Amino acid sequence: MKVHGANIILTGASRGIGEAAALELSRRGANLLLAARSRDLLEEVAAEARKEGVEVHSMVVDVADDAQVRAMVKRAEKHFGRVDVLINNAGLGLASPVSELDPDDLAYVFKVNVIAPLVAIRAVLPSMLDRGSGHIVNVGSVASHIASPNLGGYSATKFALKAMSDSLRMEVRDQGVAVTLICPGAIKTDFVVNSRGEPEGRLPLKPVGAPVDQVGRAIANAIARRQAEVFVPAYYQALVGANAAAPQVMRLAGKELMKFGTDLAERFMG
Ligand code: NJP
Repeated sequence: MKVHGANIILTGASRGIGEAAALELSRRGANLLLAARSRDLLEEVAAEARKEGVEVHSMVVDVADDAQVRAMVKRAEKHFGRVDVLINNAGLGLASPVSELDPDDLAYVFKVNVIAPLVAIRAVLPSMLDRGSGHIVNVGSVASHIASPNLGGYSATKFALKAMSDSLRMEVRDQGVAVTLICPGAIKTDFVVNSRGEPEGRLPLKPVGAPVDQVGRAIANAIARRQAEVFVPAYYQALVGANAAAPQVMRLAGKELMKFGTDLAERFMG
């Protein structure tokens, strides 16, 4: 789908990957409804995006509340007349060994990372199917493919989002609606400090990883190219392939590999 002139709902737009996507999409001429809970941050992103001369609305939405998610879709339809693209980006991490995983924390992270995208998809999909065009973008993770120590709960939510994306893609394939799963690896945002559980001592608190604008560009490209799945940076695809071919390596040395990866990221990408 052409990004220029597309009407897009983007959740989690107040900072991090969502902010980068908002700026990239506005540069490419998309109209945006930006959603998140932090009103001031959201308004700053919206003001920046408006400088590109596109139509930008911001809306305070807590995606953990189904009614607010449905109201977000209604508002976008009212402003734009139709929604071409839904980007489910809002999400959070959960850092805990499974032996200490709090079921309430896991339920909350499932609500934000999996149920909220589902509620939004069900709200936009009927009119996309009626028109025979539309695009759903879900922001998953490399953790949609590989589970690792201390991230079992988080991975469970992102595996679920991948499964839902894969099924939906097959279901709507012949009806003009595309489905993308974006799979970021470590990206330099405040994602870890915003995680539930106890990230301290388990994950690097200082933002490390690839620059966030890489993900913004990847999201815009995925819409333009109707890509099914995109890894950011692209080399994570090789890691996922290697893990699928030889899962015993992660089983035997997962802890050590995670520590090695974290040390590398802190040293070279911090
Ligand atoms: O994280 P962060 P990222 N209702 O914490 C919003 C995935 N990912 O940008 O409400 C509404 O800087 C929050 O807004 P606010 C990750 O799983 C990342 O890195 O104002 N919005 C903010 O805009 C997630 O799906 C990495 O607090 C809610 C945004 O979500 C996506 O990338 C690696 C909300 C979070 O911004 C963006 O994460 C990976 C709610 N209840 C996957 N809760 C990475 N950074 O390394 C949160 O594999 N938000």
